[in-house]
Amino acid sequence: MTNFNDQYIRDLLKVYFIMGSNNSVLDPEHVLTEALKAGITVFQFREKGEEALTGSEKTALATKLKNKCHAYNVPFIVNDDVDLALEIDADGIHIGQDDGKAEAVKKKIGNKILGVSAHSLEEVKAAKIEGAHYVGIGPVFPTKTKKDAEPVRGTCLLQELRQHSIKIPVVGIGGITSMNAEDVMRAGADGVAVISEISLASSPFERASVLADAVKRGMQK
Ligand code: TZP
Ligand code: MG
Repeated sequence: MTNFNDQYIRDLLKVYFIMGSNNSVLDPEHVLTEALKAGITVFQFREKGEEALTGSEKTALATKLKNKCHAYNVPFIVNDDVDLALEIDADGIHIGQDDGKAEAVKKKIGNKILGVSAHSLEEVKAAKIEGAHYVGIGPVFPTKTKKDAEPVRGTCLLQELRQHSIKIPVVGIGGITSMNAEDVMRAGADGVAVISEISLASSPFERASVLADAVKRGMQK
């Protein structure tokens, strides 16, 4: 089983865009294309919640968005749905704490990227041991997008991870915008994951470009 180099994963996580068909007002393919043109570094297809597509419609949209990502050499990650990730040969899968053991998912997916959401040092350590390539930490700030989100953490857990020298690539998520992305990076994140900042922007291209600039500033000493 190939393993991914940590630096490769850290580079991927920088500008991490997540979207499902119910996160945008504009056509999702258009939004994604604009975001890709602006330089997002990875995309996650997260089709859940009210009016989410299922079955063949979900597979068709996933395939279309995956092809779009690949045209820009950007990896395509599927949220939760391991069977879909395998069916369309996605580049990776992202799971939460309630989606089964990371170890079992890792065995099933073989040579694909595995991301796990974590909300404490213990969950981060467990994810690392079980073979996650990165962890998503959040919600860093209040978010309207995920109704059942865990309590807001601010940047504390990100800072704690660095203080404990826990070496796993980390992306912050939840309420991140181009106004606070620099702080998230400075707190120790390798990247920022956003939904609404890009998916609901009237110009996804412009917003994703400004976000990418903020991330770059946050990487400077
Ligand atoms: N997990 C924790 S917060 C969140 C997820 C999926 C939603 C992030 O959405 P937004 O719009 O970037 O706050
Ligand atoms: Mg999940």
